[in-house]
Amino acid sequence: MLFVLAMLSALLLPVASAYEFQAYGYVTKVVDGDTVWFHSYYGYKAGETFKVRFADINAPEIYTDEGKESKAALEWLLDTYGRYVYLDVDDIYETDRYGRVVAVVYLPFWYYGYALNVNEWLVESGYASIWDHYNEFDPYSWSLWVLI
Ligand SMILES: [Ca+2]
Ligand SMILES: [Ca+2]
Repeated sequence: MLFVLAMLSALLLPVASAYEFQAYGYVTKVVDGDTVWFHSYYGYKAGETFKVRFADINAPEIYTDEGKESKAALEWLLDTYGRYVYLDVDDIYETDRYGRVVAVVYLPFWYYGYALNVNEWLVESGYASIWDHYNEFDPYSWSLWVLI
């Protein structure tokens, strides 16, 4: 239901700001509510598998109940709507200090011609909060949906 409402609002609101699809690939494993393993098929690091840290958001630690809920929600989203996603990689730092690729993750809904900003979805669904680091992205400018 939440999803349907979000879809409708996307059709009524202007589609936002700057985003770019720099890699297309497959989420091989969800680590927690803001980190996944990703295998890139096209674009950035094509052929490689690497860890992705969702940019500018923070999910509760995995040892807490809230952290387990966040991970389960992200797994649910990807298991339900597909694990093939696009990445918009941070052009300024590329990785964080743990070597994880910092990115906004977009889940395409081909039929509708839109992709879901998964970072923003986690925030709007209450599974993560905004944690705005210095990088390419401004999480306050995100919209839930972007045109593919
Ligand atoms: Ca970028
Ligand atoms: Ca930022």
